[in-house]
Formats: sequence, C-alpha cells, structure tokens
Amino acid sequence: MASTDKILEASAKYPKPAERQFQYGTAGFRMKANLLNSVVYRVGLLAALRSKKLNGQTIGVMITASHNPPEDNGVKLVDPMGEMLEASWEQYATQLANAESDDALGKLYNKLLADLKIKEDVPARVIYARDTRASGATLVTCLKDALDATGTEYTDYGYLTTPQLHYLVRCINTKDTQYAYGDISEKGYYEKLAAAFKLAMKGKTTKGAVTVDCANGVGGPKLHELVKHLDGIIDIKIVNDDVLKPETLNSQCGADFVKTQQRAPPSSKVGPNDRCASLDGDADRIIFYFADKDNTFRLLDGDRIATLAASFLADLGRQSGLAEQLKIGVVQTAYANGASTQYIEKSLQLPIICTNTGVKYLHHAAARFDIGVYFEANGHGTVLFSPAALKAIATYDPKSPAQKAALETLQALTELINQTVGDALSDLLLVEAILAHKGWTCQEWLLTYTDLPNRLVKVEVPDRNMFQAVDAERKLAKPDGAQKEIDREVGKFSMGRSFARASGTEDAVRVYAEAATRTEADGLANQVANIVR
Ligand code: 16G
Ligand code: ZN
Repeated sequence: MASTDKILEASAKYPKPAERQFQYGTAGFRMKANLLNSVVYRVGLLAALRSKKLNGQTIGVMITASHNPPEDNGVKLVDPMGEMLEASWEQYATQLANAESDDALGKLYNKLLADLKIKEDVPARVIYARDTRASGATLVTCLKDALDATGTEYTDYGYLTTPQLHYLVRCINTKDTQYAYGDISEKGYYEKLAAAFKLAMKGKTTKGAVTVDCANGVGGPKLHELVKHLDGIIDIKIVNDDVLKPETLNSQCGADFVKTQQRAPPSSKVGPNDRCASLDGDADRIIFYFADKDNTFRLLDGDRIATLAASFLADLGRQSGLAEQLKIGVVQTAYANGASTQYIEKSLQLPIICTNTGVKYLHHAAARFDIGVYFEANGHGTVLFSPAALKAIATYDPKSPAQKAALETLQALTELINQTVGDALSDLLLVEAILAHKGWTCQEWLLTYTDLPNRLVKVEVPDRNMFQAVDAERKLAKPDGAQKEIDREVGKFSMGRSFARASGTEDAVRVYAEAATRTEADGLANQVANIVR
C-alpha cells in the first residue's frame, strides 16, 4: 500500500527507543523530551486516523509538558469539540507508540485502518501548536513528517496555550453551524474573552491590581496579548513572563510550585493583601493566593475557584428566574479539601460528584448537570453549560430589571468561560469578574470556609501498578489489606481523611491526608505513607 510505504520511510528516521514502554496517560505522553521523537511521529499517525474516522473533522495535537521541568515534553490529542481524546482511543496511541519496529508499526497502522473501518480516501485534517519549550521545534518536525506521510491537511499555529488550541479545534469543527464557537484565530480568542469580560463587568471594578505569575511559559506572551484587548478595565500586572530563557520555565514559580510548596514564588515582590495568581507552563491551570497582614501565605486553590463560581452562578440562576432550568452541580476529586466539600453541600446546598483524578473524568461528570462546575484542587477546571441551559439563558424573557441584569451577566459568562477545557486566562477573568460583582478582596473570599490542614506525600514504590484504587480513588482495592490499615490510622485522627493512589504521570504513589491540625495532617500522611512503602 503506497501510503504505508511513505509511513515506513519517514518512520525510519524516528526509531523507537529500545526497551522503553510508553503509555498514553491522563495527560497524553509525557517524559524527557529526547525520548519523544518516535512517540510524537506515531501520535501524528493516530491524529490522521482519528480525523479520517470522524469524516475529516479537525483533530488537535498539542506539544507540551505543562508544569513539568523544562527538559521534559509531551504530546496529547484534542477531539473535535475541543475535548480530550476519547478514552477508547488511548489504547491505540499506546499500541502505536510501542510498536517495536517500522515493520510492526506499518502492520499496526493497517490493522487499525481495518479494525476501525476507516476509509483511507477520507481526508484527514489536523491543527497543532506547542508551548515554549526548546525541544518543541524538533518534535514539531516529527509530527509534520507523520502528517505529510499520511497526506493530512494541517495548520501550524506556532506557540499557543493548551486551552487556545482546544478553542481553535472547536471553532473549526462548529464553523457555520448553530453551535459556532468563535472566530478561528488566536485574535478571535482574545476578542471573544475580552468582549464577554466587558459585558460581565458591567461597569464594576476590581479591588486593586492582580499580579499574575506566568511560570515563564507560553501564558506570559498570551496574557500580554489578552490585556491589549481589555481596554484597561482591569489592572493586571504580569510577572515571570520570560520565555527567552527556557531553563526558567516552571522553575521556582508557576501554579504547581505554589500549590505544592504552599508559598509564593521567591521572586514575588507584592505586599500584604495583594491579590496574586499563578499559571502553569501551558496556562491550563490557575491558582490565587496572597499574604495576609501578618505575612502568612494564604492559598486560594481550585476548590476555592469552584466554590466561588458555583455560589455566584447559583445566585445568578435565582436572580434571573431560571433556577429551575439551571440545576448546578460541582465535580471534585478526592484531593478536594474536605472543608470545601462540606461548604458546597451544607452552605451552598449543591450536589457534588467525586471522580478519578484527570480532567477527562471531571469534564464528563460535569456534563451531567445543566451547569457543571469542575475544578481539581491544583487549579485545573472550568464550567460546562448544557445545550438546554445555553438555550434557556439565551432565550428567557426577563420579568424585571433585576432578572434582566442577572440574565445578562449569565449570558456574558457563557461566552467568557472556555467550555472545552480548563483555561487559566479565562478562569482569571472569571474570578476577577466575580470578585468585582461581590466587591470582595481575597480575604473575604478566604473567609467563606476554613481549609482543613492537609499534606501530600510522594512515595517511591517498586511497582505502582500494585496499587489499585476504587471509589473515585478514595479507597485501595489492592494490595490486599492495605485499605484496612489505612482506615485504622485514619480512625486515630480527629477529622482525619486519607487516601493513596498510583500516580498517572510518575512512577510513584501519592498519599493525601487531612486532619484537624497541621501536626495531625502531617502525622496521618506519614503513617499512611509507611503503609504504602
Ligand atoms: C495530569 C492531569 C491533571 C491531574 C494530574 C495528576 C490532565 C490534562 N492533566 O496532569 O488533571 O491532576 O495528571 O497527576 O488531565 P498524577 O496522576 O501524577 O497525580
Ligand atoms: Zn497544564
């Protein structure tokens, strides 16, 4: 078969590293960049197959390793509506990446064509982008070779944040339909967000500036672009936006640093009570924080953004007269602070679903509500509006000026929120708009509930696959007896909760523990870590 010849010819340039097994995990493939050439080439083949299978709809390929160190890189696929690759296709990515020889790869490609009943003559269309890592250029070459070998039509969008690529994929595939998502360009993305933000703010102002640490990643230049469209209605100070020194990426700054270290980037120069935010390396996560008047670090993580957004949306639903049509729910993972879970259930009186870690799980669960708010504690999240909710919000006839005002804010939020995936830039503006409406500073936001002290420990284990989690990763089914031991430890601590789960991105088991006091949380985490070790 002619096309297989081309695939084999190009593949010869990218031999699979021997004795390496790859797995398409929660965030695609991610590892040291120098191991990725063959993987990215093969992901390109899969992107072509996926597009053909879906009748030539456009598939996205993002080259990024997010919050990982500068020497890492990664690759993941974006499905037509801007969602993560459908889970059932992850195994094909894994199989292609692990084909030991070019010959095996060619056979597998043809087998997938046959098994998945893919018509070769259907066109394939792909768009791709990358973050600012130095290794990105080489990996783009590997990807292009695969797209050329498969006769795929493609567009290179250069540097983008991950959510911007998701946005573009959805725009392309919904063009000229009633679900048209926006103008198919990076500029269209800024214009959409800026217009929606101006509508949402409606003359309200935020209290003081927000300082945004961009992790020295792609979010820096993109936030500068976005700010140009905001006409100065908000004061955004941008720091850690150096993309010319690749070694500074995610180093001593960024959302992952701040969340895991529970402190501000050492370079931070803000004063007490100044509102701060940090993005991660590909700008799909954001967290907020500040130092209080005693200079104590205060974190406002993904749980806080979820509770803020859910309470605001619930208020708007009631005020607009649409509460019945807009049933709001919140999706969390086991990492959500127990105090946030309790606040959502008791104070906000909203339903919660707990899912496995990983955006794809949260995203699907959120789609079950009219308005589904999902955030991981690490700051990745967004809000999904169901088609029925969007219709109700767009067409409802308000019965009073108060209803009209609330409805207009809701309408603006449906445009402001990136519904394809968590988006740090969109989430930044969402939080700022809500704080402006509530007239809140970070202190008032923090006062809504008090986080339980918690500790996260990484435990190196010989084989993480021994650890089988169930019940949305809150319990261990394997190894035998481990859960019983964990339960026994948890029982010794007041307000104790703990779980252990195998990481999806590293060769390790993560242990999370929370309890009434810092010392108890640390103690419980250590006890459970010892059980796992
Ligand atoms: C990936 C996930 C992230 C999750 C993290 C957990 C996506 C896009 N990213 O980065 O949501 O929090 O993995 O990592 O789904 P872990 O399994 O190593 O704890
Ligand atoms: Zn990220």
